[in-house]
Amino acid sequence: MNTLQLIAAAGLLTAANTVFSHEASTHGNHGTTSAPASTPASQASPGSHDPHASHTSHTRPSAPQQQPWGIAGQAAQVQRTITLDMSDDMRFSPAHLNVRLGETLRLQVRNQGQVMHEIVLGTPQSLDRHAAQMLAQPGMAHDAPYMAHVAPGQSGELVWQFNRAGQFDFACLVAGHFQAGMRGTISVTP
Ligand SMILES: [Cu+2]
Repeated sequence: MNTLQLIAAAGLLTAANTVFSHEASTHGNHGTTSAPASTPASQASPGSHDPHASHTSHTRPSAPQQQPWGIAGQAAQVQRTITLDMSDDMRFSPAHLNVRLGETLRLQVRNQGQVMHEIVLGTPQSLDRHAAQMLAQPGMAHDAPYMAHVAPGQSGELVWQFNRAGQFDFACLVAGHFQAGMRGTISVTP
């Protein structure tokens, strides 16, 4: 079972809870997010932050979706593992990543703090939007291959292929954390 399937399974378990209020109130304009239940990304709606998500989610619900900042990677393709620490001073360490175009990374995130933290990859714009939603609905459930939620003292990871060049961001979107500056930058260069 690969990471995506695991995430899908986890998504199914949590889907019935809080995600629908989020759907209904903030994604009314994305009526097409009624994606199959096997795509947690659609349920939790992070996919809807990407204007392309709704186009692909119907045809191949379990296929990785290309995002402007890359695509879900396969564990077998990991070329490098980077460990990031998250702390209650609302910082990531390191706060900047240099990635070669096409590289598949395992991002291992350790929560050194006493409260929940998470890492979410995206563009500055997608994260701004997402953070605003999280602030409006702090209990909002969300999950996608480009994020990992990590309980205090725990570690999490995600595998991501950076197949698009550019300047991207990562952030913790727990309400208040993003606003306190809990974000970092990623340079993907050929
Ligand atoms: Cu945080």
